[in-house]
Amino acid sequence: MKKIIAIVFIIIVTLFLTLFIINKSFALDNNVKDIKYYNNLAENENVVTILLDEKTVSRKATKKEVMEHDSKIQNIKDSNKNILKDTDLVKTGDYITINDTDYLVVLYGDVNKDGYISDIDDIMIVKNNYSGAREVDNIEKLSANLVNDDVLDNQDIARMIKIYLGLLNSNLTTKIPEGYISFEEDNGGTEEPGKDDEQQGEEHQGNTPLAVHGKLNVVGTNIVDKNGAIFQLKGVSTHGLQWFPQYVNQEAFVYMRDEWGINAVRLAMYSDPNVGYTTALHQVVDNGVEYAKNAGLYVIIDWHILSDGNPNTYKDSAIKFFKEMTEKYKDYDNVIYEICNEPNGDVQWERDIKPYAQELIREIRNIDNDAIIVVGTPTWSQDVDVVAQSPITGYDNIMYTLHFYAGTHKEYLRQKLSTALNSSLPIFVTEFGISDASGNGALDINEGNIWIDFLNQNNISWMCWNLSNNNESSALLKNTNKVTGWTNEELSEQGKWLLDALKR
Ligand code: IDC
Repeated sequence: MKKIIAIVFIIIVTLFLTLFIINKSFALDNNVKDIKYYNNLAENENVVTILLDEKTVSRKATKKEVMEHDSKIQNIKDSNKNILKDTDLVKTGDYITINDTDYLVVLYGDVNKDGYISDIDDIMIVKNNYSGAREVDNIEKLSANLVNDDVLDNQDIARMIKIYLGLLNSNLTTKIPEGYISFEEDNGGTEEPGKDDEQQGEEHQGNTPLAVHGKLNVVGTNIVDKNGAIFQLKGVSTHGLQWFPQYVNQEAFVYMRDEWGINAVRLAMYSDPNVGYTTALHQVVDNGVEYAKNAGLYVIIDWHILSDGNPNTYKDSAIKFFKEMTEKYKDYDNVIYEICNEPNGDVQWERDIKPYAQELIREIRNIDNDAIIVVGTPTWSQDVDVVAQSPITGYDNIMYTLHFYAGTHKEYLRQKLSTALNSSLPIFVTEFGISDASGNGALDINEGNIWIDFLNQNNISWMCWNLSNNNESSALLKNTNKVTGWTNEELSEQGKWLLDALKR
């Protein structure tokens, strides 16, 4: 009997111990083993390799798991540069953003089982053994299925060779892990990255416009930054998101920040369903806001009244739209709401626009109590002098829109602007061009320069219309379908002028 009790006891203890150990190993073991980054590994391709443990290798790791492994990762996107959800699996062909740079994800396995993942021997085995297309197994899916179509074929091999060319040419002959770059804390900050990420008043990393200037406020006629210093936003507006959504992408935003010197983008959401407004487009705005935040840029969410002249025409959808946006972005420091692009037609300030604006501002302030709100003005946002006689009261951080097209609008419109400024009305030029008012026709560069000097002297923020390759002179791009990384030859005349204007 004693014997039996002893045996049962030992079995129970062993069972508990085993369970404890298994549990422990699950708890301690991060399924993402290692993440390494390589600059220009193949023809200018930045590559990141992710080493997964054996259990995870057959299912891949989720975005959340990868991000948890390296807190310096800013975001993870799919091959179309759409941001992944936390539960999405990270695949070869996705991108990891770190230090504001996108790294192409390449997941390899340890094909020759020597303990090194993705080394040159693994690649050679794949290359020598498999020619022609065939289905891949789970491990190979991660090892070699580089174009991510579940078939291992010459395309994959070509990609592999291409990626490895960089290594071979640079005499890094054996294991990948010798050539990687490590991202040390390089922003002098001692705080833990990723901490307080969704909190209000968050600290933004790096030296982006958003990190340096933070939350903006309106004081007098000026925008001031988190330190109270006068600050001017300068950037570009998209064309209608229903027509040119492709320019809302992470690389373009980072590129324009670094190469052009913009600090803000404007997302033009046409409000009239007859010209393309649908709620499905909200996703493009959401992407744009995230890309802007990742790039440390300010972003204007523009409810683009135009053919629908009176903002009250679609007031209900405007309220729904801004409720949704403010719920999402109330804690973002970089979001600005523009509630009616250009009221026009038989529309008056006192009778139509002001009541609309008061209602929209009330709705927005119920949720977001301090973001800057920009209000459109009569006659395609020109009559700021009229508004100056009867501005909206009772709220902080309200600005008013002035738009000009230098080919059409000249000194008389600057006079209206002066009148408004003299009455202390804060003005934001959320859209302008140097073409005529149609967005096309000859440019007036001289008048455009006069305008920019005038705006800069008065610290008035400005955003240029429009980031697209549309066949019109106000489009900034020409003869190219590229959605980022444009050369000087791929800029239109207004595009080239804008790059100069941004430097002044
Ligand atoms: C123009 C676009 C043009 C488009 C048209 C109608 O450049 O391609 O066909 O809208 O959707 C504005 C408007 C802005 C106009 C622009 C030029 O805010 O939407 O874009 N403009 O006409 N106000 C004054 C000029």
